[in-house]
Amino acid sequence: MATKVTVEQHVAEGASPELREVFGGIAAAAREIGKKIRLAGLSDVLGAYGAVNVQGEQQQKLDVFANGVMLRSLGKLASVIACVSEENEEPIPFYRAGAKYIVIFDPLDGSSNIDVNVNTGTIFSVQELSSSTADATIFDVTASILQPGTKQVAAGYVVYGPSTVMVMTTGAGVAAFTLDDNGDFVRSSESMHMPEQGPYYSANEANAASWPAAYREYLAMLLRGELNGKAYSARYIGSLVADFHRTLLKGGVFLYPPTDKAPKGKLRLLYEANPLALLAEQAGGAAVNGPKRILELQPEQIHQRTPLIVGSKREVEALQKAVLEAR
Ligand code: AHM
Ligand code: MG
Repeated sequence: MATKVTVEQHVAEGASPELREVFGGIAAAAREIGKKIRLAGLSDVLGAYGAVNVQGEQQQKLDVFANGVMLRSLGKLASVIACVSEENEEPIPFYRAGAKYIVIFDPLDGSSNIDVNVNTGTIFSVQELSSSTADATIFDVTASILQPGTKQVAAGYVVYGPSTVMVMTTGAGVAAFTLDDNGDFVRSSESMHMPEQGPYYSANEANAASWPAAYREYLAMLLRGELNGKAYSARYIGSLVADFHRTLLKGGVFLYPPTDKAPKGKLRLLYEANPLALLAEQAGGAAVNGPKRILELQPEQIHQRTPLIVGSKREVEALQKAVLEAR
């Protein structure tokens, strides 16, 4: 039988002990969040919490629970200097001498699927403090957060589905880990590669009338089978982690273009687009905001939104070309 390798051991093979600690904290939190989700129908955790977050969105009880678990689990680690969460308006600094990692996360993505037993996920990005850690101020922390995605030292997500699976990268390929009955995330795939092209497109087509014309024409081209000689099929779950996970395994393209309602895109650059873009590129895929590579965008605000087109290289490059030509 193959030896069991946990996510912490996997990280220790190629990265620092501090980063191993961060992954230990994320794994512990994900275990707890996953358990709560698995048994959600038996406790009073479904439904709205009764407050809106900084983005003006209704918080679900499980959003608030997952955020608390992530903050507690990461907040006690010697290596973590700050957390940034979708659910908190401002970064949460810890000011520990020697701590150098900033963990940026969406604690529970896919709010519309929480109550209906459909996959949700936790998405995370790890960045490093750019200045010395001994006397870091909130300004150093904020400046270190607002770095382009190329500076991420690690990224990943946990998908809570039929299996609970963590997919991660520390910049040297993409690996997957399945939560076993002992509570360990055990390596189930050492090196993931996104197919160069795939059979599916994934988008909320209800918004198509308000997409820029280039996106509608691109979709029509996929449907006519002009890109790979075969018409594409549609898959859309409405949970980014689940839609991305399928795209990573099967290939194709996920798109959340600008819309009239969200002219700058709906998804968030720092804790949704950047981590998934790093994973996509590490697996041989690509991610753009339309004209530009996601990982090179300079963030200006921590909750900044962006259009996101991510997936197989062939499909993403064709979309980027269509958008650039339409300018
Ligand atoms: P959330 O962070 O509030 O859950 O919103 C993000 C979710 C993504 O999981 C998903 O890709 C997208 O919103 C779905 O949006 P829509 O319902 O507009 O299709
Ligand atoms: Mg989200």
